[in-house]
Amino acid sequence: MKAVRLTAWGREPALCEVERPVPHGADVLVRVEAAGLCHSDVHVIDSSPGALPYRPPFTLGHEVAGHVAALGPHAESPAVGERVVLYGPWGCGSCARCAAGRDNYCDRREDLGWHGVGLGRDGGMAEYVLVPAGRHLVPIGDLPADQAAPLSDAGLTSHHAVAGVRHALGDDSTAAVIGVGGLGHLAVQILRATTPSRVLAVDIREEALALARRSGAHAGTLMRADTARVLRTRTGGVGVDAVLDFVGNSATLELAADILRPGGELALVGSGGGQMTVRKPGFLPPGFRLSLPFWGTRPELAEVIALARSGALHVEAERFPLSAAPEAFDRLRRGRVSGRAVLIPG
Ligand code: FEH
Ligand code: ZN
Ligand code: ZN
Repeated sequence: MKAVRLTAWGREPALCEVERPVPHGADVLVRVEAAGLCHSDVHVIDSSPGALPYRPPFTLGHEVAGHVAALGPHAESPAVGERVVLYGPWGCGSCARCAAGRDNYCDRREDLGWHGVGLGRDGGMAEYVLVPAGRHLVPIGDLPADQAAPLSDAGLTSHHAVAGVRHALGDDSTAAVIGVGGLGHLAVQILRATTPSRVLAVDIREEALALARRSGAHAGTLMRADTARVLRTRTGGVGVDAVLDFVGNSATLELAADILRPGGELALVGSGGGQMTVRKPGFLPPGFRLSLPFWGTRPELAEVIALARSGALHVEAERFPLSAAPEAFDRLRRGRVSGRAVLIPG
């Protein structure tokens, strides 16, 4: 079968011909219908040897949807033919976190040598992917695969981040979404679908602000020297109740600190490597709370799929054939993907 693989550190991903996996024990073989691209894939590809606990070669792709093709003899899984999305952050499977479907916070994460499907384990940028347990599969009904796949990472990560700040987003509240790309445009929709808050979007690109408005943002503002003043004005001067930062550089963290209301929440999602000073006494608002959410839980993935099937979420997806993976990665690197790039195996 065809697979987009990281063959060695320091090499660009290659389209390879590999054996189609055979399910044993509790494994489930899934025929891939769509696999999304993520900035984390670029981070993995660009990593130096030893920076990550992964051991190439492995197939990339941690945002995967398809249908069950075959079951191992002990698989407890949706039936062959059922259309599914993969819950991607595979943990150890036996700690209390994994038992609760919170593999994203597995207690043994540092010992595994992987972070999930396509992240040190063979992933879904391929015609087939082997899933070690049926519990990692969520049925998607007739949801198109290029919608479902991005929901398993971009959608789930956004949903998990919103869940962590939702308590601050009651009536007459305001949420700011910084960075409206693959995750941010879904976060805007999730905020509109699950909270009463006013949603303000911030980005450096006009086309991203247009995407934010299409996604339901009440207003969009370009990242400029006066953005904090503009956003504060939009809240009547009190500031925003929550910031979801999908960029995470020093400028966006500074903006977050400047616009947050007393008791405000900052969810730092983007891996921009930015820094902020947390000190008392200091300049952060009293009651400031910071979270660094990672991916999401399996129950939350089922919630995201239910939201999408209800019509509340729409992924702006740009489709590429599997063989065009190098072009898709190049477009992602250059910031030339609106929404989410999705590979479609032949
Ligand atoms: C995966 C692995 C490591 C860091 C971040 C990620 C995210 O893309 C998962 O949502
Ligand atoms: Zn990702
Ligand atoms: Zn675990």
